[in-house]
Order: sequence, then structure tokens, then C-alpha cells
Amino acid sequence: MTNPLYDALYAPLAGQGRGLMYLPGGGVLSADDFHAMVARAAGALVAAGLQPGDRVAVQVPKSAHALALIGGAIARGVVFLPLNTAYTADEISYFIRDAGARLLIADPARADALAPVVRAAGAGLLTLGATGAGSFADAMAAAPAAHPVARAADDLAGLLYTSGTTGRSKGAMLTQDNLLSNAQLLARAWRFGPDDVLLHALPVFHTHGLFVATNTVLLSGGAMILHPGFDLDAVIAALPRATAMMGVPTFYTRLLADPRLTRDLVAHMRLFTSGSAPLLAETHAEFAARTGHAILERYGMTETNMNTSNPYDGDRRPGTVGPPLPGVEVIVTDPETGTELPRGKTGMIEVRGPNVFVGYWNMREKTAEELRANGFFITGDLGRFDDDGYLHIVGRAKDLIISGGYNVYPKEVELLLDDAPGVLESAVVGVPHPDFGEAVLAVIVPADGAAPDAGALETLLQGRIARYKQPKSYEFLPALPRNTMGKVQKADLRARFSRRFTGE
Ligand code: MCA
Ligand code: AMP
Repeated sequence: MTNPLYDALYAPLAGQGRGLMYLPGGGVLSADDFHAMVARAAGALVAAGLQPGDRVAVQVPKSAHALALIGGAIARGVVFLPLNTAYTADEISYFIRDAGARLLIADPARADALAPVVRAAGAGLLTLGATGAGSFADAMAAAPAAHPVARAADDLAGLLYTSGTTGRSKGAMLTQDNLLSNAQLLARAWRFGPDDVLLHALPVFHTHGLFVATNTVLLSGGAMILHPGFDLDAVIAALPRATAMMGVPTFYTRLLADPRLTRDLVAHMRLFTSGSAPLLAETHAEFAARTGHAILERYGMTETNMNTSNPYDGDRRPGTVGPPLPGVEVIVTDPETGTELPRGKTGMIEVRGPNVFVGYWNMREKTAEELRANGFFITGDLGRFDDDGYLHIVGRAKDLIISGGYNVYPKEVELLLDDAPGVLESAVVGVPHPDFGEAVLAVIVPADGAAPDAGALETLLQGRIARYKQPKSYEFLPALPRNTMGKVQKADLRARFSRRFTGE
């Protein structure tokens, strides 16, 4: 009986007394204790009636219990669907229904708000809090440990939703091998081993914190200092005990803004990586000057895990995401014809390899549009290779805003704004922001004679979409700029309001 992902990440932890997770309250969880927690989480999923192939939706605060729950799902072949803790009940309702999830495990603090949508979707509801309280934790304590079930490399492990250009989120189906092959690649490429202690301050509901950070450490026998989120003081206090940190660019700009970031503070560190959003070359340079560390930037997506990485040994070039990882093919194609372009030319980035997902859940047409029959996935990112084979991401063909590493699809926000009383139409764009890289700005065209105010629009969006998707500023214009084809010129709007948050 094999379960490749479980066998590689969790089975080896059994019987190891070494510290695996350094917890927020000061406790330490040994590898063996965590292994036992995974077995009990598996038992609790069995007790809840979940079978291999069933989907479990998870919206819980970051904790060792949350990671054990993911491990338990992998052990039992239950497909896990991690959800951003910022999502509203409206948003959660869509995910549970679309995925046909049998169970939602949520923060006890949100149980009352979520119960109606869970009931309406015909799913069950259990709770799991940050400190291991809640009905799922109780079930873990009561349930006998459950053994792992057999899985094949191409069986589904996770269903991760990414926002869609049409406003509807798409569930990316990730197999055991998608996750395992990428963890193996990254552990090798970034030299992770038993002596590593990863400062883990990323959320565990997206690829970056869940797979890139957690799986790489689990696989390589290292340890992690678990932080519930990015708290600057806590991160600075923990850096002297860590050997590696993975972050989004906001982590690095916040650290640089603090005089406590010095060469001495990070003397014990061997690696800083960045991804999920572009790292400004100036941030890279400033960090190197202050600490002596060249941040290693890499490029990935929910659908593909990690595709390219600057080298561990060798030149880590600011403003580039490095060459393709071993075994991952990356090409640049003509966006119109799909033909491969020669090195140096800018076009659509396409990716093929064991890391690439197998399709969008219940969206055959959407899958066929983005995943070619020959296995190449059309990323929606625009880039070019330089003479040394380093990939430069130069922009996005997809209408996507990345704010602090979170994706916001303008259409989702525009559809809600367009429906608001007094609004004729709207355009949502991302503009530079000193903390989040990009921030959401809404441009509103009032209906004849109407004068909607920003406060009313803010109220309308409350509870509908997650806070980070809500515009941080509103502009009112008599009309949107359009080209001769009638298409809204978002580049014009971005240029016009580019200094809204930077105040330059
Ligand atoms: C929080 N807020 C935000 C964001 N985060 N607004 C815009 N963009 C954000 N990213 C808002 C909250 O709604 C709140 O607003 C206020 O800021 C403070 O919230 P808080 O939670 O205290 O913020 P924080 O703890 O300072 O969080 C900022 C953060 C966090 C540390 C940058 O967003 C974060 O951890 N981002 C990482 C995202 C990530 O892991 N992405 C990976 C995706 P108000 O006060 O008005 O209520 S995976 C991926 O992209 C691919 C695969 C890849 O390549 O990795
Ligand atoms: P997600 O849909 O959350 O998986 O986000 C994936 C997107 O994040 C990619 O398609 C890119 O647009 C962006 N991204 C990830 N890493 C980087 C990076 N290092 N530089 C620029 N963009 C990035």
C-alpha cells in the first residue's frame, strides 16, 4: 500500500523526538507528536464520514492543528480545499457548493455566521480554533488514529481556488505528484536539510505558505518556527533562531523600514526567498546592502506550483525570476498564434511539467482554453528570457491585481459596484502602494443625476467580498476612457492615478 505524498512528508516523522514546530506560545511540537496529530486528524475525518475523494473545505486560523488537518486529509485521500480566512460567508458559500464539499471546518468564532450557508449547501460544519479548540479538535482527541489509505500519484490531493477573469473562481485540481514533485525540486534547489529552521510567517491557505514553505521543510527533515501571520516585532525576534525565510515582497519592505534589520540580526540565516508578486529591484538591492543577503526570487502559480527560481549558487538577479527549475519546461509564445518565440522576445509564458495541475474542477471548457492538449499551461503572465536563460516577467495579459501577495480580479469587484444604486459603470485597477506593492482603486461613473459616495459603496461591499479585495480608494469620473473598439483603457486609469497611495 502506498500513498506517495503521505509516505514522503508524514510517515518519516514517526518516532522522531526532534523539535519540528516551534509554536507561538513558546511550546515545541516534536516530529513524533505531529505525526500522531496527523493520524488523529485522519481519524476525525473518518469519524465525520469522509471517504477518499470527498472534499473538505478548511477556513481555519494558522496553527499546528491546521497543518495536521491537511496531513490527515492527505493520509485519507480526502481532497482538501484551503480557504483564505478573509473570505466572507457569501464567498465561502460559492466554494462549498462548487466543490460539492461534504464538510467545512471553520474558526469557532465564525461558526454562527457560516452555519446558514453551510446548511443551505447541504454540508457539515465542524470547528477548529487557533489554539486547538473546537469540535474538530474534540473529534481529534476522541477519534482513534486512522491509518493512511492507498493513493496513486495522479489522484487528487488538493483543490485550490484561484480567482477567475470572469469573476467566478476556478478550482485548480492538484494531484499528489504535482505537490510531491515540486517539494522535491525545491528542497534540492534551495538546499533544504535537517539543520534548517524555517521562519514560517505566511498564511497556510495558499500555495506559497502551504506547499512551498511547509512541504519543503516536512520533506527535508527540517523544523519551522510557526507564526500566525506576519508580525514585524515577532519576526525580528525570531530571525536570529532561523536559517531561512520565505516571504512576499511586503515582508521585505516592512523589514527594511525597521532599523533593527541589520547584518547581525540575520547572521544565522542562509536563505531569504520571495515570490507571489514582483520584488522591486530596489528592494533587492537595499536588502543586500543592509544584510549581505541576495533575496532569491522565484515564480509560481496556484495551477503550477513553482516554475522558475534564481539559483542558490550563482547569480541571483534582481528583477528576474531565474531559469526554469529542473524538469519544468517554460516557453514564451506569441499570444495570438501560440508559436514559440525566440529568446529575447516578449510573449506569453507557458509551462509544462509534473508540477502542472490537471484542470479546473467542473470547468472543462475553461480548462481547454488554458491547458493545451500538449500539456503546456498558458499562464497569463508576459515575459521574456534573457541571453543567460533567466526569465523576466514584464507584465500580465490577465486583468489581475496582486496586493500584498493576494490576487484580486477586478471583474469580481466591478460586478458588485456596477449593481450599486447610482453607479452607471465602474473600472477597478491596481495602482502602486508602498506597503502592498499594488492596491485596489475603483473608478466610478455615476448614473445620470446620481452622486453615490464612497462610504455607501464601502458599506455595500462589506460582507460581500474579502476586505483585501475592497477598494482602498474611489475616484469619480464622468466617463471611462475607451479606445475606438469601446474597450476601457485601464492603462490610462492606472497612469492617471498612479500616485494615489505613494504621494510622490
Ligand atoms: C491585509 N490587508 C490587505 C492585505 N492584507 N489589504 C490589501 N492587500 C493585502 N494583501 C488589509 C486588511 O484587510 C486590513 O484592512 C488591514 O490590511 C490589516 O490587516 P492584517 O491582517 O493585520 O494585515 P497584515 O497582517 O499586515 O497582512 C499583510 C500581509 C498579508 C502580511 C502582506 O496580506 C500576507 O501575509 N500576505 C501574503 C499572501 C500570500 O501568502 N500569498 C501567496 C499566494 P482594514 O484595517 O481596512 O480592515 S500563492 C501565490 O501567489 C503563488 C502560488 C506564488 O507564487 O506564491
Ligand atoms: P496565484 O494565482 O495566487 O497563484 O498567483 C500567481 C501569479 O502571481 C502569477 O501568475 C504571477 O502573475 C504572480 N507571481 C508569482 N510569483 C511572482 C514573481 N516572483 N514575480 C512576479 N509575479 C509573480
